[in-house]
Amino acid sequence: MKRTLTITVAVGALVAGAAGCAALSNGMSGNDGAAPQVANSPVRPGAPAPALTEANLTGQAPTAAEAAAFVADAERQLAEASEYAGRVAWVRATNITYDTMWLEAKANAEYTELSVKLANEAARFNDVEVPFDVRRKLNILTQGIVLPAPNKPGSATELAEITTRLDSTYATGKFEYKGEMITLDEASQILAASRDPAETKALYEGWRTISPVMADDYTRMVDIANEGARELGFDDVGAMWRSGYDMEPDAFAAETDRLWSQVQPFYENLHCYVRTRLFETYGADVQPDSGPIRADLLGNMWSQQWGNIYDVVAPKTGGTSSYDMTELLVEADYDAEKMVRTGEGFYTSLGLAPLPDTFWQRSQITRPEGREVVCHASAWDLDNHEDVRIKMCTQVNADDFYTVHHELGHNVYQRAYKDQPFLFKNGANDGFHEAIGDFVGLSALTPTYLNQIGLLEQVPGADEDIPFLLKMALDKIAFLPFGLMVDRWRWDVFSGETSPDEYNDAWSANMLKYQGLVPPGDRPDNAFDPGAKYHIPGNTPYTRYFLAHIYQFQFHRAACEQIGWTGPLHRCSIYGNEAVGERFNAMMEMGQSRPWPEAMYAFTGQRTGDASAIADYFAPLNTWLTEQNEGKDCGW
Ligand code: X8Z
Ligand code: ZN
Repeated sequence: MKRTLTITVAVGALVAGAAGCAALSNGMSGNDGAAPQVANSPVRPGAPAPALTEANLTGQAPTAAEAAAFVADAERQLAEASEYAGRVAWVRATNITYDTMWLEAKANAEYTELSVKLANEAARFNDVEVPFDVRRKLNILTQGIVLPAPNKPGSATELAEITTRLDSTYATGKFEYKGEMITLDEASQILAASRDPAETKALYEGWRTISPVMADDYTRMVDIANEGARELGFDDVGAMWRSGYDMEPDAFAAETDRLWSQVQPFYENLHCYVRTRLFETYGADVQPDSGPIRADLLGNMWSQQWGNIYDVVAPKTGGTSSYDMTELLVEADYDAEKMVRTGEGFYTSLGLAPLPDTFWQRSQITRPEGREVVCHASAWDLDNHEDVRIKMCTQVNADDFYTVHHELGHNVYQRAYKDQPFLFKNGANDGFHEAIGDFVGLSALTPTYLNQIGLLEQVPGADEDIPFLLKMALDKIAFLPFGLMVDRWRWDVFSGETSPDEYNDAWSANMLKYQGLVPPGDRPDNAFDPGAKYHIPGNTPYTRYFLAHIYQFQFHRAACEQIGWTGPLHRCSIYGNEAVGERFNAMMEMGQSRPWPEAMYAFTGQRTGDASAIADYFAPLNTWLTEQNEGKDCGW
């Protein structure tokens, strides 16, 4: 069947200079696969065989100077192409029409063709001894394409048309609710506040009616991109994604297992407590006191952060919370721009430069009227230098207060590494990119800071520690298994372990296995629930958020040590501390130029991901939860 770009069917962003969640300047997914701390990163295992070119047909081995020249030329070409593709992607994401979809698909196809060509050519230098920087860049060229197309006519175009269609289908998705067609943001708002299980079920199921239409495209996309990954020497796309962490793909998967095992008991403790409170609120017919939790009762469309149901699960003993973040913002008359200006104020208090005027002129801060846009929040770097922006449909609530700080973190990182060569303009790994704004958010959510900026009249005493920590855990601890399960699903899809007819069941099985959740009712035969989560049709790798939820606490603990903080970690705020800002910026300036453990070391003195910081932060709550759960049969 010939597929055409049509908005009634659907569209997606790809790798080009600005696609994805953090629109990364160099458009590569990130990093090289060199072992850490080696003077000269080795050639990535499984690198493709050298392409037949005139140079190697003559039998002359290429030299280190040729390798350096090749890399410099590749960087020049990619910088130019990524700016073009990035601007086209911006136009499509902020005004979805048949024509902008057509333009984006064309620009992305060309960008993918260029990236794949350069990745293949890089293999010519596999056996050449080259300086560390050059080897690292050659490796980034080969590993950093999010969805590679095979090297044959038409493949890149077909892939780009599919990804543009998938992304646009998600962005324009609406469903009928109480006689009206509603968008995801409208549905999310009702879901966050609703305490009626019939209503939450209708919203949960309603949003998932937008995605069955994506299933065939997704299946085809997996086939094309896997073929592209194999041509580049990887087992499949999942292995390619796992190769971006300065270690072997298998070692990285094991590393995520290790980190998960450090935090899993805490998640189970939270799950157990929340289940009890839901049972008490809704009764056994809605939420039994054992087994999995019903996913639609948790205040979020994907049950990934549960902070919106704090009022339902608030402690009966151990203190009450004296404020609600959304109410504080509404009472103080915040609008979307004020939220962003407040976020900027935190970064400038650390001594970081204010955002350029163009940020304010060119960003999309609220949903525009009269046209279709991608509302899922993202941060962009359009010219690999100074033209940074966010694209959000900001609402005045606690969720978006967090998201604003998150997005600005991406922009701040992009500006910090702007003087790096093109292929190093990226996060130390993609988890770092996601952790910057979240790290700042940990301080920006403290009552002390909210009081300093006039949002909160009085800083609560220690009696509010448990309510505060519970609120934070509902977002940060609840997120961890979700952060893991999305790519566990995708890794199995790309490897062929999960076949297309198993896509939906495998998604539900992962929800149950990692999160201990079940959908509110049977899923229809044609369901494609993964497609109802932005990062699946948007093709944004997701393990980065799991890592970020570990790293941000490592950064926070290190920063609080640097300022000599001796109190509980959750009360520490680095607001206004320029010395911390300077040291943090030094880490960010490194971009992707060194293996990520070196960047981690530069700020924290640690060389690995370590969940002990998250355990330290939440220690009092974990003890409290254990007491609350006494006598309960936890788990599911
Ligand atoms: O997608 C995002 C950001 C953009 S990178 C808004 N986040 C994940 C999500 O929404 O699923 C931030 C937290 C997790
Ligand atoms: Zn992000």
